[in-house]
Amino acid sequence: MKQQQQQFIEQGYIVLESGLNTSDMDLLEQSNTQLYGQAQALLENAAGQQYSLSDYYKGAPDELIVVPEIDNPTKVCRYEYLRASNQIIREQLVPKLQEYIKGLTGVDFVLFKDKCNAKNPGGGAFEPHQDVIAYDKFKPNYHITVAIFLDESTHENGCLHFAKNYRTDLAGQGVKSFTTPAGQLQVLPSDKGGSKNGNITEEICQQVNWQAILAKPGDIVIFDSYVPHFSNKNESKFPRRAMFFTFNAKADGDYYQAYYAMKHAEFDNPAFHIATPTAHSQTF
Ligand SMILES: O=C(O)CCC(=O)C(=O)O
Repeated sequence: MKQQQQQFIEQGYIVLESGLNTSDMDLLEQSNTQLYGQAQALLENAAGQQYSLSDYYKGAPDELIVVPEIDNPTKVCRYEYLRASNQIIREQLVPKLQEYIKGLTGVDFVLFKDKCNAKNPGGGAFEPHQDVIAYDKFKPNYHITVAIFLDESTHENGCLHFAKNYRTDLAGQGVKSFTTPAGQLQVLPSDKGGSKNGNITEEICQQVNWQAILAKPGDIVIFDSYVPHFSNKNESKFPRRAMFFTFNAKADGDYYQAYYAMKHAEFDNPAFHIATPTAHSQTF
């Protein structure tokens, strides 16, 4: 654990092979079958009956949030509000992840947001970004995300890439910096508005060494909200599903319901769709 703590503090991310066991993964598969079915049905209803998701969510504040891929209104890109929508995730998974984070940091964390990226064939490229800029409407300025891979993650199907040693490579290039439990961390220059809103600038991306994370089902990656990351399109014939549970320090307060109240009310707000392959990332 000491070595992992050190690596997490220095690098902003760690990879834990088989972080979840087979029975955890079986439960998660069950949960995901229910959630994905719900997500797909929701998109098909909206497309079939021709109503806008933005209008729908204003009147359905307790519903699973589903965002389609930019090129197809019935192709699921991501679904969110998982804890509120699934008992196993709420009662078994989230408490287990909280224990992991406490073991790593020594501090209590609470869930801030959660999502599953379906990354269906032909879709799902996420441009280089820092998650923290998508969360700036809320008080916490430091978050820890646990990514859980439901499928093998490969170069072909669009595995995640993290910026290794970016703090050294990009020292002094931030536009803003914050005091965090991992020291002073920088928000990097990013594009503003239009189709590239929130993407870390090309110039900065070129100075970074990207590490591809090849993962098996059950592997987990724990990363903070400053570490730059991206993933390419899924060029395979099968989905590459991954769930992401993002936490903030309990001492900063509990924002899960407030975050999703805002997201239901402002589904189209580009601030919620930074660097994602969805239509909402393109309007500003
Ligand atoms: O699922 C992926 O490949 C990328 C995830 C990501 O960067 C995000 O959702 O912000």
